Amino acid sequence: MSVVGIDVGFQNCYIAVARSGGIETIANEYSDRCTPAWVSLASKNRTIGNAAKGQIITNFKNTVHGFKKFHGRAFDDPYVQGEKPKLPYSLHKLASGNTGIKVRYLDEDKVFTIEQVTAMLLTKLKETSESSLKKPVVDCVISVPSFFTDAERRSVMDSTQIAGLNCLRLINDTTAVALAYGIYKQDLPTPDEKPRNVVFVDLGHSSFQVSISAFNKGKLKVLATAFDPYLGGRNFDEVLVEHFCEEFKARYKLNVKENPRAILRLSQECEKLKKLMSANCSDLPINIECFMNDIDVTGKMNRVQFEELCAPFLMRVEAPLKAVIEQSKLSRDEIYAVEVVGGATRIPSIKERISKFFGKDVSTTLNADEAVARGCALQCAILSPAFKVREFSITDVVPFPITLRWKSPTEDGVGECEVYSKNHAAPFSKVITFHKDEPFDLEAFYSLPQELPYPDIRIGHFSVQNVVPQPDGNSSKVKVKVLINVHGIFSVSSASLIEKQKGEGEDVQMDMEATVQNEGRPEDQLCCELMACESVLLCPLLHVSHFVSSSLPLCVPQGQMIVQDKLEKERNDAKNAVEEYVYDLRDKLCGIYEKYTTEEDSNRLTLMLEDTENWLYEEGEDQDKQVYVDKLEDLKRFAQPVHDRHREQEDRPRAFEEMGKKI
Ligand code: ATP
Ligand code: K
Ligand code: MG
Repeated sequence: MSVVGIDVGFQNCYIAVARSGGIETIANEYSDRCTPAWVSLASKNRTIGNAAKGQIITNFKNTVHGFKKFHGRAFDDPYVQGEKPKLPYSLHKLASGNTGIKVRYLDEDKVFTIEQVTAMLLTKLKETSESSLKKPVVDCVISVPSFFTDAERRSVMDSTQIAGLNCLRLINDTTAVALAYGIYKQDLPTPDEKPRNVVFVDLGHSSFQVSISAFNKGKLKVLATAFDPYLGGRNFDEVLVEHFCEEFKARYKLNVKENPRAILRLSQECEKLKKLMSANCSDLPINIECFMNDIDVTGKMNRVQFEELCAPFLMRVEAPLKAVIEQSKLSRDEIYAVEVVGGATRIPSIKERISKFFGKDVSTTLNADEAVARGCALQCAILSPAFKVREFSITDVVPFPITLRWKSPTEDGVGECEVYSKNHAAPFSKVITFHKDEPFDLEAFYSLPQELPYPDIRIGHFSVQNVVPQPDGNSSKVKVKVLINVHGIFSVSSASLIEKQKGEGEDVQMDMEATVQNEGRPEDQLCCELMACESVLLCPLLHVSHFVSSSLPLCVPQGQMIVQDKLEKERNDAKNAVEEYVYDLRDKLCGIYEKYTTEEDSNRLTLMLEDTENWLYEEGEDQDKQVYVDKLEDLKRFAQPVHDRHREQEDRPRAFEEMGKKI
C-alpha cells in the first residue's frame, strides 16, 4: 500500500511519500520537486506539468493553468467571469451551469470539465509517485484550501476518482502544515497542561490562509481559520504586468494587452523580477528581447516602488490575521509561534506585516514549499494500516456555518436550524430527531452568504421518504443523521424511523432544538450508539440530490487519453530511432566500417542516409509509427551486408583464440 501526500497548488504541486526512513518529497522526471499545475492539449497528445508549461508560448490557447479555483463554480460566478478575460484559453458554460474549459485536442474542439483537467494533473502526479516508489499508487491524501466549500470539495473528489486515486482525506492546507509542525515535536505540553497555540500562515499564488492550532502531546486541534481567498502571489505579478504595460505603451508605443503571447512572456518576467526583489532592495532590470514588433524592451524597478504599487494588496494581509485571533479568543501573548509557508511569504513586506501584527518574529522552520505535501503524506501514513507512525489526532473546523431547513408537503411553513456553527469541530456527525407522519425534504445551505467566497449558498437537497404515521395515528419519530466527513463534505447520511413513540409534541421547531444530539462526541462513538438502538426499524430512506452535479460523463475517457499519449510517445520513439540509426550508420561508415565497404557500397549507403534524413524533415516528419518501423527495417536490410562483413572480421580472431584455448 502506498503512502502519498499531494499538495495541488494553484501554481505548484508537490508530492511527499512515506518510506521506511520517513517522509520524503520526491522529484519528477525533470529532477524537479515542483510540478507546475499546467496541462497542455495538442493535436496528437497531452503534456502535463513541466512539459506543459513549456508549451505556453507556442500553444497558449490550449495550455491550461490557473484552474484550481474553477472547481464547483458556476460559469456565471463573478470570480469566473473576472478571470475569463485574463486567460489565454477559453472557458465554456456547461449544461450544469458549471465552468468547463474549451480547447483543441486531437484536431477537434473539445470541452473538458474542470474535474477532468484536474484529473489529468493528478494522473501525472500519480505516475511520478509510482515511478519513485516503484509500485502502484492508489491511496493518498490531498490538500485543499480551508475555504473550499462543499461544491468545491466534491468536485476535487470527483477528480481523484477519475484519476484512479483513493483519496483517504481531503485535508486543509494549513492543517497539513500544522501536522507537519507538530508530529515530531518532542516537547509538546501533556494533555492536561495548557496547550501550545501556534499560528500557521500560507500565502500561495492564489490565496491567503491563516489558522491557529492548539497542540498537546499526540494531538492538534484547530481553533479557528480565516482567509482571503483572493489574495496571493499572482496579484503582485499582475500589478507589475499592469505597470510595465503602461510603461511600454508610453515608451515604445506597444499595445501589449492586445497580444496574449506578449502578456504571457511579460508575466513570466514580472514573476522573476518579483522574486528577485525579495532578495534585493536596489534597482533591478527587466529585459525582454523581440518582445513585440521585433522591439526589445527594458525597464527597472526596486523594492520601494514595488511596495508602493502593491500597497492595496499588502494592506489586505492584516484582516485574516485579525479575524483568526478574534475567533480563537486568544490574546496575542498566548501565541507561541507564527509559522509561515507558501512561496509568497518570501516577500519581505508580507513577513514584516505578519510579524508586526503578532508582535513577534515569524518562524520559517518549515519548508515553505513542501510543508503542505509533507503534512498530507503524514496524514496518509496515519490513516494507512500499512504504515507505523506516531499516534496523532487531528480535529479540524467547519469554516462556514451550515443550516438545515425542512419542509413537508402538507404542513405549512418551514423550520430551520443551524446544525454546524462557525469553527465547529470536524469531522463530526449529529443526529436530529423529527416527529413526522409523512415524507419530508431537507435542504442544507451555508448560513452566512457574506462569508462565502462565492454567491451560491446551496449545499444539497435531501428527501426523507417512506415516512408513515404510527399504527395509533401519532407521528413517527425519525432520526436523521447529518455528517461533516473527513473531507469536510456535508451530507445527510441516514434516516431511520423509530417505532412506538407516544405522546410526543408536534411542534417540530421545539423538538429540533431539544434533539440536536450528541454534540461534542466523535463520529464513531455516535455510530455505535445508533447501531445499538433497538427501535431502529427503517433503514436509509434517503434520496439525495446535490445542486451542482459535477460528475459528467467524460467526452474523452481518461484511459483513452492515456493510451493516446502512449501511442504518440511510441510514434515519436520510432521516429527518433530512424534518425539515430541514420547518424550512427553515417559515423560508422567513415569509421569502423570503412575497411569493410567498397566505395560503391559506401556511396550508395551515404546517398540513402541523406535521402532518409531529408525525408524525415519533409513528408516523413509526421507519419504513423509503422512507417518509421518499416523505414528502419529497410535501412537495416540495406546495411546488413556491411554489418555482417564487419562482424565476421571481428569474430574471426576471437574464434581463433577460442580454438587455441580448447586445444
Ligand atoms: P495556492 O496555495 O494559492 O494554491 P501554490 O501552492 O501553487 O498556490 P506556492 O507554491 O505556495 O503557491 O507559491 C507560489 C507563489 O509564491 C508564486 O506567486 C510565486 O511567484 C511566489 N514566490 C515564490 N518565491 C518567491 C520569492 N522569493 N519572492 C516572492 N514571491 C515568491
Ligand atoms: K504549493
Ligand atoms: Mg499552496
